[in-house]
Amino acid sequence: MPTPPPATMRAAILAEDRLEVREIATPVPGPDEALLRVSACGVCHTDLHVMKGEVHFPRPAVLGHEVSGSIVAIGAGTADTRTLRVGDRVAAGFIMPCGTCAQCARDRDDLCTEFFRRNRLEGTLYDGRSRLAMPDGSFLAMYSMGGLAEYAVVPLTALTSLDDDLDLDTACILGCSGLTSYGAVFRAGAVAPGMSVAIVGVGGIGTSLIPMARAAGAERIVAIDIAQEKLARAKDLGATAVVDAAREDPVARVRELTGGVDVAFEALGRPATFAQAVGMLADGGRMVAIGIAAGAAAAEIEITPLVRRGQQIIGSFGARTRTDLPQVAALAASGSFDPADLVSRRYTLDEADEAYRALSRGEITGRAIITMSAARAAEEQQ
Ligand code: CXF
Ligand code: ZN
Repeated sequence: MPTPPPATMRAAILAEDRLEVREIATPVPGPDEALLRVSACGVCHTDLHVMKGEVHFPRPAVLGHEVSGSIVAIGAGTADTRTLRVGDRVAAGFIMPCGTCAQCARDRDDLCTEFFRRNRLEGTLYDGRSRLAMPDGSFLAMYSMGGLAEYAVVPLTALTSLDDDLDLDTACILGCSGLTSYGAVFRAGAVAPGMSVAIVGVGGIGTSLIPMARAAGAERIVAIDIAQEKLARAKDLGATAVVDAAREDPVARVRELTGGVDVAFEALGRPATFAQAVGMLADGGRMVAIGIAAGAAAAEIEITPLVRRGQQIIGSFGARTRTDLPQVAALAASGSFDPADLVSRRYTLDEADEAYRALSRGEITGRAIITMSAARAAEEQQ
């Protein structure tokens, strides 16, 4: 059995525009919630948007929405105490569904009204309270579960258990990168064996679409970017062709290579690449938009070809946590979506601010993770 959690923990707190590691009270889980001893937390662009003020979110806050860890406590009053237990190794989905709203009732966890209203706007859980507090007891917002910390409270609806053979640190990326690429490929894109796909933008999330599309049986996977190192990595991960959009017209080249793809993914959220992704489609093809755009950006799409060729444009944000995260974990267990392949850098919690600065400078190809174990090991030696 794991040792009981300490009274205080270290967390990276966003107060102004940088992350600072502070000692705060270890949170206590409520009913239907678990306390995780965090193993690792992924470094995602969405946190960076919050840090830069491009996404509005209350401060001070603990960011970090892609974690893995072990359950050290289950809140008193939990209805189901059998599915997940103390000691389980788990990954947490960044969309933490309330389980009771109308969207959750129809299995659309990706649209959970309470999660977006309470957590993403107010930085709390569904009862309107954060589980975190500043050292003086004042409000401290949690972005998803507030994963940039040694411990995190997570609603049980957001957790899935992991195969014993899976590396616990790298498994953290299943919760955002894995869940988002699963939703885009298997749900919105409905990629089926033999299909051809194009991925516009192979940064953090675009890269994870490659193994996910392979897992779905895609035969041809064309990766498009303007960064040579990202294209090289895309090839390593299984892209069957790459297109350097800085040197050639990506739409013409993708059409030349494939005759038009069944599914095109747009991972950048930019008007120009959004229109390009639609231009890459075969008749009857689907463009899956997963990149979040800056402000109220709008793309120009030619109407008649879309109508005449029966094409679709569909947005995809995350996936259905309760049904899809276990599928993502199963793909990881089978080796078809290996999180370790996607992780390119590791930082300690003390280096969290530097990790996001490196992400902002565009230096991270693939996914960086912040592991909590280094700090803990040093502590345990004292
Ligand atoms: C993100 C995933 C990558 C594309 C934009 C939305 N969701 C959570 O971080
Ligand atoms: Zn994310």
